[in-house]
Amino acid sequence: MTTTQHKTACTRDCPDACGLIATVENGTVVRLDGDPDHPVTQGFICGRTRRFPERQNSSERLTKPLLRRQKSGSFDAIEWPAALDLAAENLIRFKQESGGTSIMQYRCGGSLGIMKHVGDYFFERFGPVTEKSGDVCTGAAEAAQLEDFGTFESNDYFDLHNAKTIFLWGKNVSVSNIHLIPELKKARANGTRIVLIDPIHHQTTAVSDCYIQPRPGGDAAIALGIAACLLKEGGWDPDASGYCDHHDRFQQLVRSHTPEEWARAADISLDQLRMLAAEWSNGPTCSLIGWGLQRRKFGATSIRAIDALVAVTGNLGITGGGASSYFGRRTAFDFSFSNPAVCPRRIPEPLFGPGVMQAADPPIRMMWVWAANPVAMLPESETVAEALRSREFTVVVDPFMTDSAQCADLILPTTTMLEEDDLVGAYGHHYVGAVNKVVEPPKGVLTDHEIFRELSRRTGHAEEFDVETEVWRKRLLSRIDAEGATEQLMTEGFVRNPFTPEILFADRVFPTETGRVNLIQELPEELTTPETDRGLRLTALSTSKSQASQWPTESQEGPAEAVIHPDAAGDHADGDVVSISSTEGTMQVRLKHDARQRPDVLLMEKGGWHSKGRSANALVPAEVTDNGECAVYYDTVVRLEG
Ligand SMILES: Nc1nc2c(c(=O)[nH]1)N[C@H]1C(S)=C(S)[C@@H](COP(=O)(O)OP(=O)(O)OC[C@H]3O[C@@H](n4cnc5c(=O)[nH]c(N)nc54)[C@H](O)[C@@H]3O)O[C@H]1N2
Ligand SMILES: Nc1nc2c(c(=O)[nH]1)N[C@H]1C(S)=C(S)[C@@H](COP(=O)(O)OP(=O)(O)OC[C@H]3O[C@@H](n4cnc5c(=O)[nH]c(N)nc54)[C@H](O)[C@@H]3O)O[C@H]1N2
Ligand SMILES: [Mo]
Repeated sequence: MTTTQHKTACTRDCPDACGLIATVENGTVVRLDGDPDHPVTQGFICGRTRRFPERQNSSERLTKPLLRRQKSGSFDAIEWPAALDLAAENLIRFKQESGGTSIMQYRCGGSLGIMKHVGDYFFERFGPVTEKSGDVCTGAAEAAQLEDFGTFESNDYFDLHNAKTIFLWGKNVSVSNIHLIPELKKARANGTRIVLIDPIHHQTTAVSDCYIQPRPGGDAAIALGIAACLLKEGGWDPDASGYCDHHDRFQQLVRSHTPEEWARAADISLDQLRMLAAEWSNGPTCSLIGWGLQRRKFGATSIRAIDALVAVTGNLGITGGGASSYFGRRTAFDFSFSNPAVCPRRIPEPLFGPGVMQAADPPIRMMWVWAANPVAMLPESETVAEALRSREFTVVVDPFMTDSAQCADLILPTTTMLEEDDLVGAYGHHYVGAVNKVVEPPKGVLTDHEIFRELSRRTGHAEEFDVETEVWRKRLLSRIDAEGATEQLMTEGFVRNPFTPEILFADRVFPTETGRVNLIQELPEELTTPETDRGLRLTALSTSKSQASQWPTESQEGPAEAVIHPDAAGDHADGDVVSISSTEGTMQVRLKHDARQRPDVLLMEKGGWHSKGRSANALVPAEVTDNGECAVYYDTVVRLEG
C-alpha cells in the first residue's frame, strides 16, 4: 500500500477557503485535514469537509454523460464524444437561429475556483449569452457598501484582535465561518467583549458575552438606536462631518425617533439598547456583519444603517474598527482578458425561475447550468424546475444527480475539487490558495475546463480555449506574479493577497464619488415602526451538516425538520408532522419545539432537496431585495395547517 499526502485548498462556497492536506491511499482519498501552516486554517477543518471523502468516493458519482431523448423519458448513458458533439451542435444552432442571448449560462457556488471564470469567458466569447445579474448570496451587502464606501472589502482578518468590542451582526460563526471561533475565543481571553445580535438563537451565543435577539430585520433600528443614545451621551466622532456626506441629514434621521422608539421598532427593550450603546462606545469597535441579515426585503438598507453607525462613531480607517462584511476574493487575480460588460441580457438571479420563463426577444431556448443546483437553492423551486424542463435543450454539469440535473436533457458528469488544478480566493480573509489535483477522476470524467476545451474545438474557439489549465493559471496569476508572490503560493499553498491593505481607508479617503462616506438619509417605514401580526417567518439557514444542497442521499428521507417556539406551535406537539404553507405552496415538516427561538420564526436547514419535498425554497417567492438583487430568503410568512 502506498500512502501519500498532498497540499491543496478547499473551493467549497465558504468564507474560510481552507488550506487542506489530503491523504491518498492507493489512488483513493481517505482523509482530509486542515493545513497546520495555513494562518487561518490552523490545522483544522469543518465536519462537512472532513466527511468530503465519502462524497468523493461515493458510488452515486455520475461517471457517464446521460441523455434524455424525449422530454418525459428517462436518461440513457451515452459516450463523451457524442455528448460533446450534441452540446456543441445545440449551442451553434440556437446561436445561429436566435442569437447568443437565446442561450443562458448559470453558475453559482459549486466551486469558488478561479478557473471557473474561464468558463464564463468561454460563453462571453462564444455568445455573448444571457447571464444572471445580482447575487443571491451577498448582492444586497455589496450594493450597500459600494454605495456607502465605494468598495466591498474588510480590514485584515486578524485586525479584530485590536478591537475592544466585537459586534457580530447576525453571524452564526459556529456554522458558516468556523475558523473565526478560535480567534474570537482568543480575543475574549484578552479582554475583548463580544456582542451577538441575531433573531435566531444558535451556538455562537456560546462565544458571546452579550446576546440580543431582535425581531428579524431589526438591525437598522438597533444601529440608529445606538447612534441616538450616543448622540445624547457622547460617542460620535467630532470629525465625522469632515469625512461623511449627509452628516446633518443622518443626524436628523437618528433624531426622528427616541431611543425608546428605536428599541421598540427592533423589538428589544430600552435597557438592552442602552447596554448595546455602552458596549459600542467601548471602542475601537469592530463590526463583523453576517450574510443573513441582508437576505431580507430591506437587506441593503440594514447594512447601510450599520455602515453609518460605524462611520460616525469613528470606527473606519482605524485598527480594531471596520464594517467587515466581505473580503474581495477575486481582487488578487487578473481577469483583464474578459469584459463582462458585453453581456447583452441579464436575468436577476433571485428571479431565475419566472425570469427564464418570461424572457422574450429572444426566448431562452437553451440553458447551461454548472456548479449550481438552482432548483433546490433559488426561490420558487417548482418554477425553477419548470424553467429548466421547458427549455428546448438544458445541460447540467455536476458530479451528482441533483434536483436540477433531473430537469436536464443532457447531464455531463464532472470532477470534484480534489481532481483538478485551480486557484481560490477567500471571502472571509485575505489569503489566496493553490488548488491541486490530488487524485485522478473516475475514468472518463472531465473537469469543467476540459469540457470547455472540447466545446471550443467544435465551435471554432480552440485557439483561445483549447489550452492547458496551467496556461490559464499563469494568466490569472500575472498580477500576483508581478508582486513576486507566486512562488510562495505554489510552494506553501497560500499567500496573502498583495493588493489589500491591513486597514481600509487609513487616510479616511473613500473610493466614492466625493471621496467621503455616503451616509444613509432615510429608512422605509417598515424598519422604523414595530410590526404587528407578523406570522411565522420561514428561515432556512446554513447547517454544519452540509454544504448547501450537497447532502448524503439518506439524509433526505422523511419530512424536513422545522424548529419553532412552543407558543407558535398551537396544539402541535414536539415531533408532530404538519403542513406549512405560504403563497407559493405547501410542504410537510416535522416540528421541533425550541423555547429559545422567537415565536415569529420557523427555522429550517437550507438546501433540502425538492425531489424529496424538503426544499424550503419551494415556499419562498422570487423577489429581489431593496438593492443589489439579492434574494429575499427569510421574509416568507408561513402558516401551520390544521
Ligand atoms: N456548514 C456550512 N457552512 C457554510 C454554508 C453551508 O451551507 N454550510 N454556506 C456557505 C455560504 S453559501 C455562505 S454565503 C456563507 C455565509 O452563510 P450564512 O449562512 O449566510 O452565514 P451567516 O453570516 O452566519 O448568516 C446567517 C445568520 O444570519 C442571521 N440572520 C438572519 N436574518 C437576520 C436579521 O434580520 N438580523 C440579524 N442580525 N441576523 C439575521 C441568521 O439567524 C444566521 O444566524 O457561509 C458558508 N458556510
Ligand atoms: N432558503 C435558502 N436558500 C438559499 C440560501 C439560504 O440561506 N436559504 N443560501 C443561498 C446562498 S448564500 C447560496 S451561495 C446559494 C448556493 O447555491 P448553489 O451554489 O447552487 O448550491 P449547492 O447546493 O452547493 O450546489 C452546487 C452544485 O455544484 C456541484 N459542483 C461542485 N463542484 C463542482 C464543479 O467543479 N463543477 C461543477 N460543474 N459542479 C460542481 C455540486 O455537486 C452541487 O450540486 O444558495 C442560496 N439559497
Ligand atoms: Mo452563499
